[in-house]
Amino acid sequence: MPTPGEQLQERVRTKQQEPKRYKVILLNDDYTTMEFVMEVLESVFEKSPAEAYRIMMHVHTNGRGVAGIYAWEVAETKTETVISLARRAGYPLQAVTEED
Ligand code: TYC
Repeated sequence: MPTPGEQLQERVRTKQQEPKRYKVILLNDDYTTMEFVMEVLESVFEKSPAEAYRIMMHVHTNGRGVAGIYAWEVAETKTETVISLARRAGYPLQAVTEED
């Protein structure tokens, strides 16, 4: 029961906010092979070979780059998957999730 004077709002008229989106950023390093980065972009981020090459070269040249933009849970899972695949393969490749 509401206490006297308290109001219960039955409906909220403001539009639901769109859920935030999150970028998965790949970071450059000197040891991970270009081929491995492209494999990750194709398998984890579902990029075509041409797009995977373009993104990999962008990261290689600029130090970082966006692999994809997703809802929070998806971005976090893909970031963890990249790091786990890289460690298993013996590469120091790093990925981070950032708000878009
Ligand atoms: N710089 C690496 C090389 O020359 C290639 C590379 C690209 C590594 C992108 C990481 O996120 C990366 N072998």
